[in-house]
Amino acid sequence: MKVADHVRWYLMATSNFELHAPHWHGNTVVIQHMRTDVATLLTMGMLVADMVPDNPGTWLFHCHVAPHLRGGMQALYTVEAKAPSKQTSGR
Ligand SMILES: [Cu+2]
Repeated sequence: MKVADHVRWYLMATSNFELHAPHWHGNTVVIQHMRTDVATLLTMGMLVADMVPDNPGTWLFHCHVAPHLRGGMQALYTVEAKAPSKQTSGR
């Protein structure tokens, strides 16, 4: 993804009826009209999170439930800088 893209994350909890707390580093999302960087994902639940990234870099995305994090419920996502817009002469 690039800065200012409109990105929709779909999150689903399908394992062993456990709670999850997905957490995005580096950028925020909007879930049900609330801006946040962490959410609650209930057992067998689903979430839609909308992100318009403004912070380029490679960032951690992980579950905040410690055993899940230790078990590998983590990933990296990358936000690339926005390509410079073409300059027009204005003439
Ligand atoms: Cu979890």
